[in-house]
Amino acid sequence: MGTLFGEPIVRREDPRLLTGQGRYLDDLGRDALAAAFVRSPHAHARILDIDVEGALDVEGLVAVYTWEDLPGRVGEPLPLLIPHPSLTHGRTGYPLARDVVRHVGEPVVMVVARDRYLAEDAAERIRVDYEPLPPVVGIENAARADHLVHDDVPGNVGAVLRQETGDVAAAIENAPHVLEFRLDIERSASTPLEGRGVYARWDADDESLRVYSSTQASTSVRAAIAAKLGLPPGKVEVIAPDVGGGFGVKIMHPWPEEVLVPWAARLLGRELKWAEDRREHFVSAAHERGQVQFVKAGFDGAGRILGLDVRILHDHGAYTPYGVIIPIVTSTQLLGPYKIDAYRAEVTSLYTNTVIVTPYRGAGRPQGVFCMERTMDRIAAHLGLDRTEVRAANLIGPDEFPYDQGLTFQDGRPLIYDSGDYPELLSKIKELIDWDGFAEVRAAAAAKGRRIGIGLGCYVEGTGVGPYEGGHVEIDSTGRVNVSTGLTSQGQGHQTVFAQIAAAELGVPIEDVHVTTGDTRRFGYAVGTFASRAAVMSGNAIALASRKVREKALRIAAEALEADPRDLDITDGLVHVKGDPGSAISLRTVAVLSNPLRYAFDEEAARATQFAVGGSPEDPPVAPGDEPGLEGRDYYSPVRSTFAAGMHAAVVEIDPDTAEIRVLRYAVVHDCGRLINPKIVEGQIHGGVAQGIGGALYERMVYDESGQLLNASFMDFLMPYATEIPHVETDHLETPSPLNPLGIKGAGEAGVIPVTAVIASAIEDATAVPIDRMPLSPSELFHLMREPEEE
Ligand code: MCN
Repeated sequence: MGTLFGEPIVRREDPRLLTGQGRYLDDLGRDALAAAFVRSPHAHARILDIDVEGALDVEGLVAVYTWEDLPGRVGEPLPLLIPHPSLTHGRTGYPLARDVVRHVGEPVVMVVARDRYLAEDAAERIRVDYEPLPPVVGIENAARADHLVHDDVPGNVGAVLRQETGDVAAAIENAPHVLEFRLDIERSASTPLEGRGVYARWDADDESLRVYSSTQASTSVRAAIAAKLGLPPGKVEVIAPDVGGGFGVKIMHPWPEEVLVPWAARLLGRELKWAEDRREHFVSAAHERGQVQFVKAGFDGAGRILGLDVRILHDHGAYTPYGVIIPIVTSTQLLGPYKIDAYRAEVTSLYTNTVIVTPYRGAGRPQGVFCMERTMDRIAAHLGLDRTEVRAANLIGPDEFPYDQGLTFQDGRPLIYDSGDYPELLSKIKELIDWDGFAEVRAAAAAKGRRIGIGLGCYVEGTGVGPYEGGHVEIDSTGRVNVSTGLTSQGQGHQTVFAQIAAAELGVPIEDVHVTTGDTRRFGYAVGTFASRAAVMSGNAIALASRKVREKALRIAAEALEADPRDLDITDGLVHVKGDPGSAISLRTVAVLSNPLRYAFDEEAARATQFAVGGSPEDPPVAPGDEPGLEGRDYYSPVRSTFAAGMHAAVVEIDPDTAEIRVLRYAVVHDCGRLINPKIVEGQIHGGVAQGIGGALYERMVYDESGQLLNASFMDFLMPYATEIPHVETDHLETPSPLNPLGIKGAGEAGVIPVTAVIASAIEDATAVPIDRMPLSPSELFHLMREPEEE
């Protein structure tokens, strides 16, 4: 493989995106009709009557639809994407509410008008008569089950999920030390800068639909639309244009709007678009995090955990389109890089009358890591040990891979860590943050009246989850290399890394490689971009497809050069005899030779092919059994996930008077196997850390007891600015994955996963106040710091 793999080259997509040339969903279909939605103002209510009369005389109104108007499968509940045996009471919503609304923001009526202003005006005139029902808000209220979110779901319990390995009860009973405590993680959400959106065009002549969606999974949207509308999948094209962030919220499940807009566009025979506004995003997209954890840990005098028992209440919101994937991830990846022989987790997934909960970057891991790392810190405090010492005592050793935690993942397969070196990660992070020298730094700060603290946190992340992803590579007769893969991009730098992989495999300049993602016209079979899987999945598929093309190119060139293919190499787009760059033929000429229609684009090709079209009996354009063209397609399906890992550390300063929290330093050591592009991985980590600091200190969903989201705008939902994020210091470790040809592991969620745990650890260190909840605002910390005085 060439040298491009592993180089920190600048992202190719940036000049276009940073100079305003990106084309996002709302940049398209400027003249399309617009949809707007009447959404429930109640957290829980029965719909008694919908009166649309008032809207009908709005000028420019085109149509109004309620659930009654939705035919057949269009009106059925949305699919439950990931069933699981523990999900005994899975529920999904209707695209437009049928009889009952179960959260503020649930769509009830769709209005179509000439433009969005008129659609909103008409929506405002629609009267929905509701009979309010008692709302269930908050995890513990849901568990108390004084009221039910779904009449037929007893106790509001959607699922009870258990993971167990070893004899936990005995291990804890026999342990010399036992600690018990409770942790709270509030709800938050990914809030990408661009909200959701969908724009559909019906072609009556071709009886086909073209749909643009701001999605993380265009093939999944296509499958849902085709199935719901009864169209052959070949008659539905779904294209993800530039997507301004997803972070999980735009994953696979068809959103109501993604079904309704194409359906209405077809019915009306018109172009139709809906672009979500910010308030809609807060109340009708998805949230995550939201868990209460009850922890019991038994350990020995060296801090080694002998038994860990965790009971978790998980807030699932009003519906469960993703089954129990978040509880599964929390409970299976909670143990992180540690070897704990007796572990039991029981997650009760509860319905509440709030926005649905679906995976948000990290997807259940930040909660698990918070639990595990708070446990490590408590053990260290209890025993008077250094926090890194307790972690070191529990780490899985570098010679213990493949390591089986004894747990099972969503598909029932065992969870096996493929490779890693956790002690090395620990020693690297200690060095990067100067853990051992911190006592001095703290003393110097204290001498000036400043209060600072240091914290750390560790995690593993199962990445590159299957079932498959594909790649198609084609070299055309101009020498252009067209690479396509079906999954979508939202800012991860796929145009760059996939080009790096193809260029390295083929031996061509990266400038010649052009990458297409998320367009079902170019690549129809794909799963999507989530769960830190694109680099592993499409990266390997593109490498495999490139290898096919390379092999064919060498074969054809060998004939032309009268050489053995094994003696050939490709450098800078030229196929040449190894060690003899003089005898060479360009890949574009090879591409011409591979095509029965031998149109040469330059003189070299013209000379080599000698004739324009055809071939001769001695020189058939395509040998029997061979295929024309210089193209290859391949798929990559992993046997199981590959496990990335990392350790983070931070230094924080707490104002002793105001409890203002400032993150002074943030350091990350990360292992995602072989790095395709270190610069992009660092960017991914920086972004993740920023999101994590948001989750630790600022971002939360504030519901009142009636189920109204009180901070549904960027005025009230605090996100950190660049001013709140320190420079993120990064270092890498590369333990290649033995599971895939390129030896890579994922990196897209890594930055966010341990941050709440790390910040909690550092605040606790600075203040000596036990931190058992996140996020933590200065005013909350202020009260915690004064609690003994207040008593
Ligand atoms: N990479 C690399 N070498 C590796 C691994 C990764 O160079 N060994 C680079 C690649 O450019 C890769 C990127 O890092 O595309 C992220 O890697 P990967 O772990 O494969 O993650 P995905 O590409 O599948 O992206 C999904 C991931 C997830 S799950 C969320 S959520 C998230 C994230 O990416 N959402 C994002 N990062 C985001 N970044 C942006 N800008 N916007 C989002 O919505």
